[in-house]
Amino acid sequence: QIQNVDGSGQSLYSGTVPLQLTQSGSTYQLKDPTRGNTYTTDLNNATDSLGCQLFGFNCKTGTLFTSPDTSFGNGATSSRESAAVDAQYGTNVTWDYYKSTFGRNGIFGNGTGSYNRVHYGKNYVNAFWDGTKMTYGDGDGVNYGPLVSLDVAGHEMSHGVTENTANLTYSGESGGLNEATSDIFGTMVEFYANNTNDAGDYLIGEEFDLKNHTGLRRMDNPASDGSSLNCWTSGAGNADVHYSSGIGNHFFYLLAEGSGAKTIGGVAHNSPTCNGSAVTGIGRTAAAAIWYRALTVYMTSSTNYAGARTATLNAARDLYGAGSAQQSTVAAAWSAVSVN
Ligand code: ASN
Ligand code: ZN
Ligand code: CA
Repeated sequence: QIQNVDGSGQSLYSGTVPLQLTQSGSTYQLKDPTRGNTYTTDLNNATDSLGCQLFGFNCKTGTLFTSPDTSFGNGATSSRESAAVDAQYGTNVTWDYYKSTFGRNGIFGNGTGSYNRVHYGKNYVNAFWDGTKMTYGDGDGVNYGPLVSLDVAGHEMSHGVTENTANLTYSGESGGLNEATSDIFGTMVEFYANNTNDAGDYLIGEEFDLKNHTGLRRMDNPASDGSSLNCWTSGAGNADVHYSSGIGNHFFYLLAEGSGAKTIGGVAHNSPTCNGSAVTGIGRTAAAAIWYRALTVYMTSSTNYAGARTATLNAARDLYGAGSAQQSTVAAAWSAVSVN
């Protein structure tokens, strides 16, 4: 007998969170019938074979998390279930963000869910979307904890949204735009959750950054990490996509929040412009709506930064009108990151 049961979980980074479970006899499965049956499994520190890594062949599915009661995890890594709670919650919030904000029915847009695998490998400091499912490492336990934070969950699953829409090629400038899209919507997912334990900010991965709490990247001033680009240059397409994404991240931050100093989610943010201009932000909701429409209507697999400028100007015109403040701020924010 299978039914939808309300449960709860104690996560690593987001406190106690609601979960929707599937009951099977006297056990409860970490499987959500209200969101396309999205579920989470334990890989028990196994890694995939090379055949899976290269061709997606014979990938490990892991063991579905189950419990004799409706509560999962204890909020610490001492319970294998805790990271699973974060992963499941991350898919829930990402699902709800896309549904309620854009009417998008899941990552694939057709109501189909996906699944999460946690505890991948040993000391694995990464997480990835492979086209069908999410996989999370536990981090090295010294510098990084399990990579199951809301912004990274939203980041990875947004790779799936990109794949099923603009399908931006994952190299060169289009690869930077692909990565920026994931940082943008991962961050919007974090804000959407409105979780007191993981307040929204423009840092990526701060929750599992055990030492510095600043994360892997930041959108207000990407170049402050010493590798990411704040401003477009003709060599941008040669940079690693996680660095050329800085241009798109910086654009989005300026568009949403504006230049200058600001405290967001308890974190000091400060965004310099590349041309010395001052930009006044139009807010996160409008900025995200413009990027989503640009991604799903105007961008293609080969869109570069110049093309992204045109795509977002078109999207802003569609949503807010030609000559609107939103559209002119899109132009100003691109110019402020040297995309003219
Ligand atoms: N965490 C990396 C990313 O999403 C892994 C990858 O898929 N390249 O960018
Ligand atoms: Zn990514
Ligand atoms: Ca964050």
